[in-house]
Amino acid sequence: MRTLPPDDPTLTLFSILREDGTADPQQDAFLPRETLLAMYAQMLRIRRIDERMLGKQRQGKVGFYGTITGQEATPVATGLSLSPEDWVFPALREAAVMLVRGFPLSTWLAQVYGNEADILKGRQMPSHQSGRAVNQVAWSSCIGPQIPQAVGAAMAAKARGDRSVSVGFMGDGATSQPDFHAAMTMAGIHRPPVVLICQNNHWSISVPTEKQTASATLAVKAHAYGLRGVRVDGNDVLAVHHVVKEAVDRARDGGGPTFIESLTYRMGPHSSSDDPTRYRSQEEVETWAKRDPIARLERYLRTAEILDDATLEGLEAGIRAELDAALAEVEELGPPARATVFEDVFAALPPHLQRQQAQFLAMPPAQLAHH
Ligand SMILES: Cc1ncc(C[n+]2csc(CCOP(=O)(O)OP(=O)(O)O)c2C)c(N)n1
Repeated sequence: MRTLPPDDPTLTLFSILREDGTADPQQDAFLPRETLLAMYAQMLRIRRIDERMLGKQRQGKVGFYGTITGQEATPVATGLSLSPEDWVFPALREAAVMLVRGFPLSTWLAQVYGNEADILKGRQMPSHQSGRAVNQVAWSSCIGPQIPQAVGAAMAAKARGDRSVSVGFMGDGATSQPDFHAAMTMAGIHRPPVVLICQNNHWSISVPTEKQTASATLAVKAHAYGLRGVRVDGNDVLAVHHVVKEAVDRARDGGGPTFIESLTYRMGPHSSSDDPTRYRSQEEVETWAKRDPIARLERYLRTAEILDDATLEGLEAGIRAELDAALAEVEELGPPARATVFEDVFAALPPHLQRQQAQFLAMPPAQLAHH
């Protein structure tokens, strides 16, 4: 058996931001001020959207919501590393990559309400956004299928000879699924332009990562499949950006796939249906709260005199105004039109469905409520 050196990048944890608010000068990419501020603003924006939407779920205005609190760094760093032609195959915590890539917030929120502005016509579970405009497919409620889909899309790009890269996400729990094995195997053999990113947030609902695998890390699994592997501090947005951008650029230039483990922590519940106090300690949550990716970047930006109280207030006000306006727009809307129930399956409706459609459209609203 080959023994890996202890400094193998699948066993260490790549980071740039240090506890004291400075950046490691050996690793710092010295990104422009605007990029750093954009990273901060996007993470803060997602945090505020999640807080507001979990509140809406608690008020009974939406049926379900999945927050990503504590995990904002990876979707933001990824969104900022991609080109418009690239594809995203998300898992549970990456729907916000769409927002970072410019998808309109009100349309994104309409999916949570399943209303007439929802491009999925109310047919998906809330928080399963997708958008052709930004090449992002919806996440599947089944854990794992998006991983081979990302590899397949990248194989297609390679066969067509275009320059797009596919990014496939997963949680730590998904690494125990057969789809993970299939995807990693195909990525190793065919070497398509794909980047597979595992957000290891320590929990798969109530199953801790140490019950998920006996491997030293998740990143180390890359070696067994013949892939490049990197383990990065997922609460350090500068480090994630560095690692993801390098992997995306490499894949685009024909350098093959990378498997990235981004080590982070889900600070909130698994979803609006979960009570995490049933399976994890408050002490653990508090330890990770100290490593909050937003607070961490904020310390750095303040030390570097890029952010001050006035800039922060301006950002908060801008986010609040954007969210208020988007929610006001979305909450006005009604359900998808009745006729849409029959759309998108048949090019021409067969006669028996035409009859059902006519009956359905003729029903008065009171009668509909019982169906
Ligand atoms: C095939 C399958 N098995 C079980 C479930 C139930 N389930 C939903 S989310 C989840 C945990 C996912 O954990 P992980 O992949 O670590 O992602 P995280 O939620 O931590 O982001 C499970 C088991 C499912 N949706 N699909």
